[in-house]
This record gives sequence, C-alpha cells and structure tokens, in this order.
Amino acid sequence: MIVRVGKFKLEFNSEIELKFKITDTNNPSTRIRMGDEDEGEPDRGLTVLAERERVKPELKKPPMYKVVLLNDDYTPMEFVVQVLEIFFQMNREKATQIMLAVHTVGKATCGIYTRDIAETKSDQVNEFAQQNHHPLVSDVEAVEEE
Ligand code: TYC
Repeated sequence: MIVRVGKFKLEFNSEIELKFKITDTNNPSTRIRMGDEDEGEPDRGLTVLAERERVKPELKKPPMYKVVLLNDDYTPMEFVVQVLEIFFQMNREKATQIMLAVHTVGKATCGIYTRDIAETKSDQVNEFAQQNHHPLVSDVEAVEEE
C-alpha cells in the first residue's frame, strides 16, 4: 500500500495503523492519497479533518483601578485644579469641572489605570498635597468588572 502524506510517499507491505496530527491550522483538512498516482492507480485514500485544537483562552484584560479625589473643607480650589492638570494631564476646563464635582458630590474619579499606575498616581497626589500643607487626599478603588 502506498500512502502519501504531504510531500511523502510511503509504502507499506502489511497492515499498519497511522497516527498523525495536522499542524497547518490554516488548512484543517488534508487528503491522504492511497494508490500510487505515478502508476495511475486510483486514489483509495481519505480526507482527514483536523480535530479542533484546544484554543488557548484569550488573555484577560487586567483589572482596572480608579484614582478618586476626596473633598475636604480646606484645600484651595486652585490647588486641586493644579493637581488635576499636573498628575492627570487635564486641561484647565476639565480640571475645574472635576474639582467642582468633588466639591459638590464629595468625590470624583480622576483617572482609571492598572493597579500599579493608579497607586503611584494616588501616592504622588497625596505626597504633593502634604508637601504643600493641604489636607487633600486621593484614594484608589477597584473598577467593577463586567
Ligand atoms: N472643598 C474645597 C473648598 O471649598 C475644594 C476642594 C475640591 C477640596 C476638591 C478638595 O478634592 C477636593 N476649598
């Protein structure tokens, strides 16, 4: 018996068991031709379908964290606006809007980041406020996953 597998032409003179794996994932089926084409023999072979490879699960998105700015009664509004401009790259208009949201609601999100970046930003804000003798505090909160 002659078996073609890809480029190979194999000849067996007794019964055999073949085990193989289709590795070309773009082409999930392959023809195993049996019967020597060169000798004009008919193809008594078969088409083999690849078993679906267990697909690796997609990489999960990292959990995200909000940097939240908290209201207090003493930090000057102008200082809060500057903090938002410096540490969260906001323009004056956006910074003023967020500062007023904190002032009226009690807290507001200034940005969403991966954990390390959120914690670093929050630490930087708190440090900067302390250095300038303002009680302004920010905190980090996990974003709810959907
Ligand atoms: N409430 C402060 C005031 O009236 C202003 C302020 C805004 C303070 C936002 C903190 O995160 C803050 N001066």
